[in-house]
Amino acid sequence: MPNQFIMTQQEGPVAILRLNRPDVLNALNIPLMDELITNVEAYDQDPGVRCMIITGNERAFAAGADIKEMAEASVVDMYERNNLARWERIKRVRKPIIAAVSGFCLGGGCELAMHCDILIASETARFGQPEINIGVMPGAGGTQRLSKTVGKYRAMELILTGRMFTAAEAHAMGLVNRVVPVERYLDEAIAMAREIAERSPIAVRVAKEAVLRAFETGLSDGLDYERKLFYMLFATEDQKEGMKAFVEKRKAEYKGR
Ligand code: DAK
Repeated sequence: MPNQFIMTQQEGPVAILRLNRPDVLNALNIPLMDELITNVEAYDQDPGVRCMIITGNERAFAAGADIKEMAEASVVDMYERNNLARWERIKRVRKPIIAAVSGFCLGGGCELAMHCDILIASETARFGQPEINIGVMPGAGGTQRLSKTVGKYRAMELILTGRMFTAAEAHAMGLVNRVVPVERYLDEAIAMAREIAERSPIAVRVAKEAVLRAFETGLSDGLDYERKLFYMLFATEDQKEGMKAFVEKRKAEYKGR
Protein backbone atom coordinates (compact mmCIF):
# COMPACT_ATOMS: atom_id res chain seq x y z
CA MET A 1 0.00 0.00 0.00
CA PRO A 2 1.42 3.44 -0.84
CA ASN A 3 2.45 5.64 2.07
CA GLN A 4 0.21 8.53 3.00
CA PHE A 5 1.93 10.06 6.02
CA ILE A 6 5.55 8.97 5.61
CA MET A 7 7.84 9.91 2.74
CA THR A 8 10.77 7.60 2.20
CA GLN A 9 13.98 8.09 0.30
CA GLN A 10 17.13 6.02 0.10
CA GLU A 11 20.59 7.47 -0.40
CA GLY A 12 22.89 4.49 -0.80
CA PRO A 13 22.94 2.67 2.54
CA VAL A 14 21.00 5.44 4.31
CA ALA A 15 17.20 5.39 4.46
CA ILE A 16 15.39 8.63 5.26
CA LEU A 17 11.85 8.55 6.65
CA ARG A 18 10.07 11.90 6.68
CA LEU A 19 6.97 12.40 8.83
CA ASN A 20 4.46 14.07 6.57
CA ARG A 21 1.37 15.65 8.14
CA PRO A 22 2.58 19.24 7.82
CA ASP A 23 -0.87 20.83 8.36
CA VAL A 24 -0.92 19.54 11.94
CA LEU A 25 2.79 19.85 12.68
CA ASN A 26 3.26 16.13 12.05
CA ALA A 27 1.00 15.13 14.94
CA LEU A 28 1.44 11.40 15.40
CA ASN A 29 -1.90 9.75 14.71
CA ILE A 30 -2.31 5.99 14.56
CA PRO A 31 -2.14 5.68 10.73
CA LEU A 32 1.12 7.68 10.70
CA MET A 33 2.60 5.54 13.46
CA ASP A 34 1.56 2.36 11.64
CA GLU A 35 3.20 3.54 8.42
CA LEU A 36 6.32 4.63 10.25
CA ILE A 37 6.66 1.25 11.92
CA THR A 38 5.99 -0.72 8.72
CA ASN A 39 8.66 1.24 6.87
CA VAL A 40 11.21 1.19 9.67
CA GLU A 41 10.81 -2.57 10.07
CA ALA A 42 11.17 -3.10 6.31
CA TYR A 43 14.42 -1.11 6.27
CA ASP A 44 15.60 -3.02 9.33
CA GLN A 45 15.31 -6.21 7.25
CA ASP A 46 16.79 -4.73 4.06
CA PRO A 47 20.47 -5.65 3.72
CA GLY A 48 21.02 -2.60 1.48
CA VAL A 49 20.22 -0.25 4.36
CA ARG A 50 22.69 0.26 7.18
CA CYS A 51 21.40 3.33 8.98
CA MET A 52 18.05 5.17 9.14
CA ILE A 53 17.10 8.79 9.68
CA ILE A 54 13.71 9.90 10.97
CA THR A 55 12.95 13.53 10.27
CA GLY A 56 10.09 15.99 9.80
CA ASN A 57 10.20 19.39 8.17
CA GLU A 58 11.74 22.72 9.18
CA ARG A 59 8.70 23.77 11.22
CA ALA A 60 8.11 20.52 13.06
CA PHE A 61 9.70 17.18 13.73
CA ALA A 62 6.41 16.30 15.47
CA ALA A 63 4.26 18.32 17.89
CA GLY A 64 3.21 15.18 19.76
CA ALA A 65 0.60 12.51 19.55
CA ASP A 66 -2.57 13.65 17.79
CA ILE A 67 -4.57 15.36 20.54
CA LYS A 68 -7.76 15.33 18.46
CA GLU A 69 -7.52 11.55 18.12
CA MET A 70 -7.20 11.16 21.91
CA ALA A 71 -9.42 13.95 23.22
CA GLU A 72 -12.64 11.95 23.59
CA ALA A 73 -11.08 8.55 24.20
CA SER A 74 -12.12 6.45 27.18
CA VAL A 75 -9.68 4.34 29.12
CA VAL A 76 -11.04 1.30 27.27
CA ASP A 77 -10.45 3.04 23.90
CA MET A 78 -6.86 3.78 24.91
CA TYR A 79 -6.38 0.23 26.14
CA GLU A 80 -7.82 -1.28 22.96
CA ARG A 81 -5.73 0.96 20.69
CA ASN A 82 -2.69 -0.59 22.38
CA ASN A 83 -0.45 2.20 21.26
CA LEU A 84 2.40 1.11 23.46
CA ALA A 85 2.81 -2.01 21.32
CA ARG A 86 3.58 0.29 18.39
CA TRP A 87 6.30 2.12 20.31
CA GLU A 88 7.73 -1.21 21.49
CA ARG A 89 8.28 -2.18 17.86
CA ILE A 90 10.38 0.94 17.26
CA LYS A 91 12.37 0.09 20.37
CA ARG A 92 13.13 -3.36 18.92
CA VAL A 93 14.68 -2.04 15.66
CA ARG A 94 18.27 -3.27 15.44
CA LYS A 95 19.82 -0.84 12.96
CA PRO A 96 20.81 2.60 14.20
CA ILE A 97 18.28 5.41 13.81
CA ILE A 98 19.23 9.08 13.80
CA ALA A 99 16.60 11.72 14.59
CA ALA A 100 17.11 14.86 12.49
CA VAL A 101 15.07 17.45 14.36
CA SER A 102 13.96 20.94 13.38
CA GLY A 103 11.13 23.01 14.82
CA PHE A 104 8.67 21.55 17.32
CA CYS A 105 9.69 18.27 18.91
CA LEU A 106 7.08 17.90 21.62
CA GLY A 107 5.37 15.23 23.67
CA GLY A 108 5.22 12.02 21.64
CA GLY A 109 7.48 13.75 19.10
CA CYS A 110 10.17 14.18 21.72
CA GLU A 111 9.58 10.60 22.83
CA LEU A 112 9.95 9.42 19.24
CA ALA A 113 13.25 11.32 18.98
CA MET A 114 14.34 9.65 22.22
CA HIS A 115 13.55 6.22 20.72
CA CYS A 116 16.27 7.05 18.18
CA ASP A 117 19.95 6.45 18.89
CA ILE A 118 21.47 9.80 17.94
CA LEU A 119 19.83 13.25 17.81
CA ILE A 120 20.91 16.00 15.43
CA ALA A 121 19.04 19.27 15.91
CA SER A 122 18.73 22.50 13.99
CA GLU A 123 19.24 25.71 15.94
CA THR A 124 15.51 26.32 15.59
CA ALA A 125 14.44 23.06 17.24
CA ARG A 126 12.18 23.36 20.29
CA PHE A 127 11.84 20.38 22.57
CA GLY A 128 9.38 19.70 25.35
CA GLN A 129 7.12 17.27 27.19
CA PRO A 130 4.05 19.54 27.41
CA GLU A 131 1.52 16.81 28.22
CA ILE A 132 1.00 18.31 31.69
CA ASN A 133 -0.57 21.35 29.98
CA ILE A 134 -3.39 19.19 28.64
CA GLY A 135 -4.02 17.28 31.84
CA VAL A 136 -1.92 14.20 31.25
CA MET A 137 1.73 13.16 31.38
CA PRO A 138 4.23 11.55 28.98
CA GLY A 139 3.03 8.10 27.93
CA ALA A 140 5.63 6.74 25.50
CA GLY A 141 8.63 6.57 27.78
CA GLY A 142 9.22 10.30 28.34
CA THR A 143 9.34 10.15 32.12
CA GLN A 144 11.90 7.35 31.95
CA ARG A 145 14.09 8.19 28.96
CA LEU A 146 14.26 11.92 29.67
CA SER A 147 15.15 11.26 33.33
CA LYS A 148 17.87 8.80 32.41
CA THR A 149 19.26 11.25 29.86
CA VAL A 150 19.11 14.63 31.62
CA GLY A 151 18.82 13.58 35.29
CA LYS A 152 16.01 13.68 37.84
CA TYR A 153 15.87 17.41 38.60
CA ARG A 154 15.92 18.67 35.04
CA ALA A 155 13.39 16.02 33.99
CA MET A 156 11.11 17.00 36.87
CA GLU A 157 11.20 20.66 35.89
CA LEU A 158 10.56 19.94 32.20
CA ILE A 159 7.79 17.40 32.77
CA LEU A 160 6.04 19.24 35.62
CA THR A 161 6.08 22.67 33.95
CA GLY A 162 5.76 21.40 30.37
CA ARG A 163 7.88 24.30 29.17
CA MET A 164 9.62 24.19 25.82
CA PHE A 165 13.40 24.28 25.69
CA THR A 166 15.82 25.22 22.94
CA ALA A 167 18.20 23.05 20.98
CA ALA A 168 21.09 24.72 22.82
CA GLU A 169 19.55 23.72 26.17
CA ALA A 170 18.91 20.21 24.91
CA HIS A 171 22.54 19.99 23.83
CA ALA A 172 23.79 21.27 27.19
CA MET A 173 21.64 18.63 28.93
CA GLY A 174 22.98 15.80 26.77
CA LEU A 175 19.73 15.16 24.91
CA VAL A 176 21.15 16.23 21.56
CA ASN A 177 24.43 15.22 19.93
CA ARG A 178 24.89 18.24 17.67
CA VAL A 179 23.17 21.54 16.96
CA VAL A 180 23.66 22.98 13.48
CA PRO A 181 22.13 25.79 11.39
CA VAL A 182 18.69 24.91 10.06
CA GLU A 183 19.95 24.59 6.47
CA ARG A 184 22.29 21.79 7.56
CA TYR A 185 20.49 19.58 10.03
CA LEU A 186 19.50 16.90 7.54
CA ASP A 187 22.85 16.94 5.72
CA GLU A 188 24.61 16.60 9.06
CA ALA A 189 22.45 13.59 9.92
CA ILE A 190 23.09 12.04 6.49
CA ALA A 191 26.85 12.57 6.89
CA MET A 192 26.80 10.84 10.26
CA ALA A 193 24.61 8.02 8.92
CA ARG A 194 27.07 7.50 6.05
CA GLU A 195 29.94 7.36 8.52
CA ILE A 196 28.13 4.68 10.52
CA ALA A 197 27.21 2.83 7.31
CA GLU A 198 30.91 2.40 6.49
CA ARG A 199 31.42 0.35 9.65
CA SER A 200 30.70 -3.35 9.96
CA PRO A 201 26.90 -3.55 9.95
CA ILE A 202 26.85 -6.49 12.30
CA ALA A 203 29.24 -4.85 14.78
CA VAL A 204 27.11 -1.69 14.61
CA ARG A 205 23.91 -3.57 15.40
CA VAL A 206 25.50 -5.52 18.22
CA ALA A 207 27.09 -2.37 19.69
CA LYS A 208 23.68 -0.64 19.62
CA GLU A 209 22.20 -3.60 21.46
CA ALA A 210 24.94 -3.42 24.09
CA VAL A 211 24.51 0.32 24.67
CA LEU A 212 20.74 -0.04 24.99
CA ARG A 213 21.30 -2.80 27.52
CA ALA A 214 22.89 -0.21 29.81
CA PHE A 215 19.42 1.33 30.24
CA GLU A 216 17.86 -1.95 31.26
CA THR A 217 20.31 -3.50 33.68
CA GLY A 218 22.92 -3.02 36.41
CA LEU A 219 26.65 -2.59 35.71
CA SER A 220 27.80 -6.17 36.37
CA ASP A 221 25.08 -7.72 34.23
CA GLY A 222 25.69 -5.12 31.54
CA LEU A 223 29.42 -5.83 31.49
CA ASP A 224 28.71 -9.54 31.29
CA TYR A 225 26.35 -8.94 28.37
CA GLU A 226 28.93 -6.75 26.62
CA ARG A 227 31.64 -9.39 27.04
CA LYS A 228 29.51 -12.10 25.43
CA LEU A 229 28.62 -9.89 22.47
CA PHE A 230 32.27 -8.89 22.11
CA TYR A 231 33.36 -12.55 21.93
CA MET A 232 30.52 -13.29 19.54
CA LEU A 233 31.90 -10.78 17.04
CA PHE A 234 34.99 -12.97 16.67
CA ALA A 235 32.74 -15.41 14.83
CA THR A 236 32.12 -12.84 12.08
CA GLU A 237 33.91 -12.35 8.77
CA ASP A 238 33.76 -8.61 9.43
CA GLN A 239 36.01 -8.96 12.49
CA LYS A 240 38.61 -10.84 10.40
CA GLU A 241 38.31 -8.30 7.58
CA GLY A 242 38.47 -5.27 9.90
CA MET A 243 41.59 -6.39 11.72
CA LYS A 244 43.28 -7.70 8.55
CA ALA A 245 42.60 -4.40 6.77
CA PHE A 246 44.18 -2.52 9.66
CA VAL A 247 47.30 -4.68 9.51
CA GLU A 248 47.48 -4.34 5.72
CA LYS A 249 46.91 -0.56 5.95
CA ARG A 250 43.85 -0.56 3.68
CA LYS A 251 40.18 0.29 4.00
CA ALA A 252 38.05 -2.59 5.26
CA GLU A 253 35.23 -3.91 3.12
CA TYR A 254 32.50 -5.08 5.42
CA LYS A 255 29.82 -7.51 4.34
CA GLY A 256 27.78 -7.81 7.50
CA ARG A 257 28.60 -11.47 7.96
N1 DAK B 1 -2.26 17.11 17.84
C1 DAK B 1 -3.16 17.51 16.91
N2 DAK B 1 -3.06 18.64 16.23
C2 DAK B 1 -2.01 19.45 16.49
C3 DAK B 1 -1.04 19.12 17.45
C4 DAK B 1 -1.19 17.87 18.14
N3 DAK B 1 -0.32 17.43 19.03
N4 DAK B 1 -0.13 20.11 17.49
C5 DAK B 1 -0.52 21.01 16.59
N5 DAK B 1 -1.65 20.62 15.98
C6 DAK B 1 -2.40 21.32 14.93
C7 DAK B 1 -3.18 22.50 15.49
O1 DAK B 1 -4.39 22.09 16.04
C8 DAK B 1 -3.33 23.33 14.25
O2 DAK B 1 -4.36 22.75 13.47
P1 DAK B 1 -5.55 23.68 12.84
O3 DAK B 1 -6.12 24.44 13.98
O4 DAK B 1 -4.83 24.54 11.84
O5 DAK B 1 -6.49 22.69 12.22
C9 DAK B 1 -2.03 23.10 13.49
O6 DAK B 1 -1.48 21.90 14.01
C10 DAK B 1 -1.01 24.21 13.70
O7 DAK B 1 -0.84 24.39 15.08
P2 DAK B 1 -1.00 25.83 15.80
O8 DAK B 1 -1.94 26.71 15.06
O9 DAK B 1 -1.30 25.56 17.22
O10 DAK B 1 0.49 26.39 15.61
P3 DAK B 1 1.28 27.39 16.57
O11 DAK B 1 2.55 27.72 15.86
O12 DAK B 1 0.38 28.50 17.03
O13 DAK B 1 1.63 26.52 17.87
C11 DAK B 1 2.43 24.57 19.04
C12 DAK B 1 2.47 25.44 17.75
C13 DAK B 1 3.30 23.35 18.81
C14 DAK B 1 3.00 25.38 20.21
C15 DAK B 1 0.94 24.19 19.34
O14 DAK B 1 0.36 23.66 18.14
C16 DAK B 1 0.81 23.17 20.43
O15 DAK B 1 0.90 23.51 21.61
N6 DAK B 1 0.56 21.91 20.03
C17 DAK B 1 0.33 20.82 21.00
C18 DAK B 1 1.62 20.37 21.62
C19 DAK B 1 1.37 19.29 22.64
O16 DAK B 1 0.63 19.49 23.63
N7 DAK B 1 1.96 18.11 22.42
C20 DAK B 1 1.73 16.96 23.27
C21 DAK B 1 0.53 16.16 22.80
S1 DAK B 1 0.16 14.82 23.88
C22 DAK B 1 0.88 7.20 24.16
C23 DAK B 1 2.10 7.58 23.72
C24 DAK B 1 2.39 8.92 23.53
C25 DAK B 1 1.44 9.88 23.80
C26 DAK B 1 0.22 9.50 24.24
C27 DAK B 1 -0.09 8.15 24.44
N8 DAK B 1 0.59 5.82 24.40
C28 DAK B 1 1.59 4.83 24.16
C29 DAK B 1 -0.71 5.40 24.83
C30 DAK B 1 1.80 11.25 23.58
C31 DAK B 1 0.99 12.28 23.95
C32 DAK B 1 1.27 13.61 23.42
O17 DAK B 1 2.20 13.86 22.68
